[in-house]
Amino acid sequence: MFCRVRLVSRLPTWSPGTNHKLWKLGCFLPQCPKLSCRGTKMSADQSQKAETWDKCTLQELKVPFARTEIGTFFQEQPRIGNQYLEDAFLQRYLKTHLPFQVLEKVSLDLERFGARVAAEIDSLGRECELNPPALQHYDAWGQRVDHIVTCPAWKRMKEIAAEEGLIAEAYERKYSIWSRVQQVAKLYLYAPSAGLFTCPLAMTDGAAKVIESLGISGPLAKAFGHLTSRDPKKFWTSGQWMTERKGGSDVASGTESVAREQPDGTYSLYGFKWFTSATDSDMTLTLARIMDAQGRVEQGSRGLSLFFLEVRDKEGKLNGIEVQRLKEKLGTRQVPTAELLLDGSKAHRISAEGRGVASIANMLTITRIHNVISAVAGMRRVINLAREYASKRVVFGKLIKDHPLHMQTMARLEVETRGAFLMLMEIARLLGLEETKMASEQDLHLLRLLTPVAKLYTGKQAIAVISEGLECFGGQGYMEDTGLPVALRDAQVLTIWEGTTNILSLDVLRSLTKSQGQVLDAFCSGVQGKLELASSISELESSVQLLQDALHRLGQFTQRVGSKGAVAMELAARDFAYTLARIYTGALLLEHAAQPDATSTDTYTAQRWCKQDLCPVDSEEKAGCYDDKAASMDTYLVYEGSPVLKGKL
Ligand code: UCC
Repeated sequence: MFCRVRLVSRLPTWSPGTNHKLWKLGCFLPQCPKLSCRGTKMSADQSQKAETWDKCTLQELKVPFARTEIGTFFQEQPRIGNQYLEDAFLQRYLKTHLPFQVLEKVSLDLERFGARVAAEIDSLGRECELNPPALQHYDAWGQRVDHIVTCPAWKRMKEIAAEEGLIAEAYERKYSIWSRVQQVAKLYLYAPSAGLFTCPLAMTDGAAKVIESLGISGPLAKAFGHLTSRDPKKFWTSGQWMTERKGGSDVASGTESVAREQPDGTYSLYGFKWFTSATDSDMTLTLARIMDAQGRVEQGSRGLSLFFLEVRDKEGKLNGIEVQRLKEKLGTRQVPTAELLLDGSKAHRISAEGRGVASIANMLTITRIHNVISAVAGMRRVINLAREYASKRVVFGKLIKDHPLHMQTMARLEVETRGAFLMLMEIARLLGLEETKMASEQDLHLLRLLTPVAKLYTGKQAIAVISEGLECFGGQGYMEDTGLPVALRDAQVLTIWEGTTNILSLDVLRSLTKSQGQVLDAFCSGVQGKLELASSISELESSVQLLQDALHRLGQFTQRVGSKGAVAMELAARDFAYTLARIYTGALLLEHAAQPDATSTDTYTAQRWCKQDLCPVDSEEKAGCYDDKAASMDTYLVYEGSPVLKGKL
């Protein structure tokens, strides 16, 4: 045992000021027993005396961190409050758009639900993150069971989803055209606390939408009843099994699964599904190629049909399905995502033969909208937590919120988030119109165009905003046990599943081609309509002008590029989609800022938004980014020095 001289001799530097002076004067030493010299052995008696001395000295000096004291400063942690009551922008949006009687009911429900999210759902979501699903292949007696074990919190989430009518709301249509806005607002409060239960709900909503659009009959009637039930005992979730080993983007050539018709009119499916989310769901929609009596199938998109199947039978036995393994993912670990072998799974064909992709497109529309919900909600949550934190955390002598640079950073995030929020609500509004048959042709075109635009743009925004949001917490934003990093991990999937940014940019072009440009006409008239009110408000005038210029440049670009051919348009696809997102969001922000009860922050947000490059597709084209030369230079740039293509370019 060594004496503590070394420790004590450091004390003055820890404890400056009065104590330091006292130490120099030796004021404490006479009261304490004498020490033996450094490094020499002590008897038990000496050792005890040294310890007593040490204790006494440390206490009198009030030495921080000594003797297992872990210090007295503890940063107050940010907590989530009622996210509805804290969201003035959401409340203003609802007040502006909903008829008074609907608003009264909806806001009461959202306030109640906001409290439930904070008090109950948020901690369940955290439990889902901490207790990810596991796969049990065999039971104790060697039987293959392929049981996906999920935690109690995940199961409770399913009950809550039913109780709250998170899917039912959209199909009961209690609030007519506003039912989707109400459902989306509720999911927006729920998503960041839901422990990714949003994933099965997105697919459940998508499946209900497909069934409704195909006609609710036969085995689908039973399924629809379950998917839209408010009874936790009856409520089903659905999967969406599209991705196979060859990939999830080029579904038309990537799908190897086949379907053999049975004498009773059902089908047996055989295939390998490579990425099936929420594999604990009760049913699924999936694609396969129908095999004729000679074993032939038609390749390409025209060979694909859409099937419905129940995942388990009444005894809980899997329906000709083997769960090969659960996926190891960067985020979304709360969701059981699996590789599945279909070996004679009994299924019902629910689309016309060869209309699989077109029929599942309805599901993709809904899941892509859910993706937007998660993106916007994730941004909102990180900002709300960061602003809470900034009002509690002191650095360099003041609260972080009193540092202008920090507030500027957060204000930029806020502008992005408010813009994305209005885009989300606009899509929900259009969907509500479509589902109640109140949509004009322009509304339908806008819904088709804006869905991929919003999905791709908000996905990217979410990653950037959430990443910056974590930085607002300094090192704590990087610590797992704060529960903050999961938000960033989970955000990364938003640009990948349900169509990557480039695939969706091409989908934007598909909507243009398919409608022979009508979606773009609807876009331009939609923007002009939203600018009408704002044009007469002097504070908004210059922003309206910026937006009009951008719209004009977009029009000129589409005329120019038309003569350049398909490659130029493909190269421009992403910037084109970004342009649509920035212009339309700007118009929404201006429309919002022009309302009678808009605040100065609404004006400020719209002005800030319109100061960015609103027409990147024009700027990039003028910079030569879509020329033939640019295309080959891009390849040279990427592959320079690569052994893969050395000497071949
Ligand atoms: O499965 C996955 C994970 C599940 C997890 C879900 C959780 C979600 C949670 C979100 C919130 C937290 S990921 C798998 C993701 N895969 C995709 O999203 C597919 C990505 N690929 C595409 O979107 C492609 O563009 C394809 C598959 C649609 C391309 O297929 P085709 O067959 O080559 O395309 P075609 O020939 O252009 O289109 C076939 C038909 C056409 O209709 P018709 O025949 O009448 O002309 C198209 O107009 O489908 C129609 N169509 C659409 N209709 C294609 N896309 C759309 C669309 N977006 N909307 C309407």
